[in-house]
Amino acid sequence: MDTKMYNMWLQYDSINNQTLREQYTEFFSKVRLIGNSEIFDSIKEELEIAVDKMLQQKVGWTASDDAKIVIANSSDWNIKAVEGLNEEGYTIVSNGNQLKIIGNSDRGALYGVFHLLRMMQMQESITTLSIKEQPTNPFRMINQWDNLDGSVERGYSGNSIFYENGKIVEDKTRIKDYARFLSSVGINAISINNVNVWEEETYFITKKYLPEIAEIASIFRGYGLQLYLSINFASPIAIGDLETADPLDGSVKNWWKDKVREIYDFIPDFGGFVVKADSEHRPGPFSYDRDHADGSNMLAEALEPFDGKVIWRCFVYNCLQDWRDRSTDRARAAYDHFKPLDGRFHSNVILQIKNGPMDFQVREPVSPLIGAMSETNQMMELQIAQEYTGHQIDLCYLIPQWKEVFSFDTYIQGEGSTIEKIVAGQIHPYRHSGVVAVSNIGNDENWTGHTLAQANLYGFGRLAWNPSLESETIAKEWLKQTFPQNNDVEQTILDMLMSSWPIYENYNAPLGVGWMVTTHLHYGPSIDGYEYSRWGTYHFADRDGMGVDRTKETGTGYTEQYEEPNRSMYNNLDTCPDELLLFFHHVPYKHTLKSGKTVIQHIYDTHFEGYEQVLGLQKKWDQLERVLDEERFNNVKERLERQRLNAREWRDQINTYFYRKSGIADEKNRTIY
Ligand code: GCW
Repeated sequence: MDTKMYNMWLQYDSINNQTLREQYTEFFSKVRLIGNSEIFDSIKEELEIAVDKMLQQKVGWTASDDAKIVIANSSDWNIKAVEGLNEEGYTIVSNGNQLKIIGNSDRGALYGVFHLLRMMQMQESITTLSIKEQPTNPFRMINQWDNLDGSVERGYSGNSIFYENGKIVEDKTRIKDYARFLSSVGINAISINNVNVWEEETYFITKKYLPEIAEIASIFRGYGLQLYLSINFASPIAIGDLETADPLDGSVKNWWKDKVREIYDFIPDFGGFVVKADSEHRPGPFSYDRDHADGSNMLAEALEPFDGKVIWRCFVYNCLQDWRDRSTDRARAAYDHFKPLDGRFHSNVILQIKNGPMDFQVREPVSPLIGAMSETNQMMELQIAQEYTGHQIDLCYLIPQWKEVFSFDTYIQGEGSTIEKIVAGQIHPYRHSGVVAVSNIGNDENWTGHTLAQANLYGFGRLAWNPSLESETIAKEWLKQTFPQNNDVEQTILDMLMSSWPIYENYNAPLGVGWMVTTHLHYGPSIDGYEYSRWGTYHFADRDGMGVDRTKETGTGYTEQYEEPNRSMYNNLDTCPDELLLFFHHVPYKHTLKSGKTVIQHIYDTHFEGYEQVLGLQKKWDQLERVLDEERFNNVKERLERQRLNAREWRDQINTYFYRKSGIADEKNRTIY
């Protein structure tokens, strides 16, 4: 496939600007690669694709000293590592006659090449450059939630590109293209199977699947990504012949040691395991009265000799809660389980913590566990897949949400202890840390279902590389590469992207309370869908008011998990920010927000407004009909119409529900059913 949809941000559109064309043509007439590896092969191939498409020319490869472009790994060129840059860093220096890309590793060189190609796609001059770049986060990882039957848990873009009908796909072209996309934005690790490891996938770590998984690993290796597998904690029972998976049992330890050795025979640079244990019915150490340090350390010991890692998820909570029980608070769970274990984890264990304490809602506070463990490696988990943010039917550019998370100040070590610094390992001396996200891709021709959802995948990579990039900057970069050479298109889509998360929030569950979604599916409203369920996700609306009391005095005490001044800020009704009010407090419908509106009027206003705003998005998009290719235009048009219907349903159900509960009329007398 070679359509605009398929190529995402690697369009490599033909360069029309004559001056730039001549400039680029000159540079690419003599290119020298100093390096010899799978990654250098990828560099060569990528340049050939890009130069052919952008300039309709062949790269002039040379081995001579007068090359116009030189691409090298500093160690191969016998020059000192580029000073002040980490192993993945690179420099691009150009004086008009010669342009040099020097990486501190092959991977660094590859990132430098993608940087240059980005500049060319954005039509920037490359004659005078002095660029020094390195990633802020050591780990920049993607989790696939793909199953062997070809389905993708929470996937909204078709089926898996990795598996179909119970087999690993034979044609691996898409996997390779995916590797190119990921590496072009600096992703350096990937786990390729669902964290819910079902029966057959448990065998991924056996000879039955390892040869083919090794093939996939080598595709990713060529693009600088290390391959990880999600494992079933009960493997020694499920696929071994042991009767226990007790992490302190000697035979279990040995079983894993042998298993790990076998994996490394197939994949010498295997990354390690991702583990979902004691979470939503997955097996784990609790079955044996062991804790999560015991469980993860046992695997860590097996992986250690090979420099492998255990990425251990903290999404551990009681999913069999009785809704009558007001003392259990799901938001507290991760902190309550893990914080007491600080200091007990091996140095190759990394805890993977979701950005919020609940589950990827449109609005949540930041998880108080992030940064709360000074002696335990941590990374933050985001969800690019739009499970609760519109299933890639509704437009929701997530970068602004993630930016808020990154810039949140935890005060864990005084002012300035932001999430950005914590996960980059700048607050506590973590050995390993970074960011990981659940992917949003599938085998749809445009990869992401909604073509504009490509921006979230792109943006995740760019933000993981450099969390201080602005949302707008990222969107513009993505637009210039994805829809090249049209300023009107750029401005229109930029406006749409930047307004999309607030719009989605407007018609969704109000003021941080979350949920209210159709159960299991998680698209569309069902206000009481989870209210009397076992999942621990309640809004407690009655005729007087709504919200979850998580205060110290009268609620669950969740606010105590934050450092001051956040603790008091959230605990105190007067200082709690409006957008999170109902996450932390139960208030009457006539409670006045900082905005001056009552809660009930805010609900009515935002829901009417949200719907109107979707109509606005449709209008904007329609203006692009004549300037865009038909495929992408129609794809988004169709999605926007479905978004409109969804927003309408949310608007009317939420407004009607709360009108009926409260009996309070809308000040503006609009139609409520
Ligand atoms: O939000 C829940 C999802 C599950 C998912 C789980 C998790 C992979 O609804 O589908 O399972 O989170 O993160 O483990």
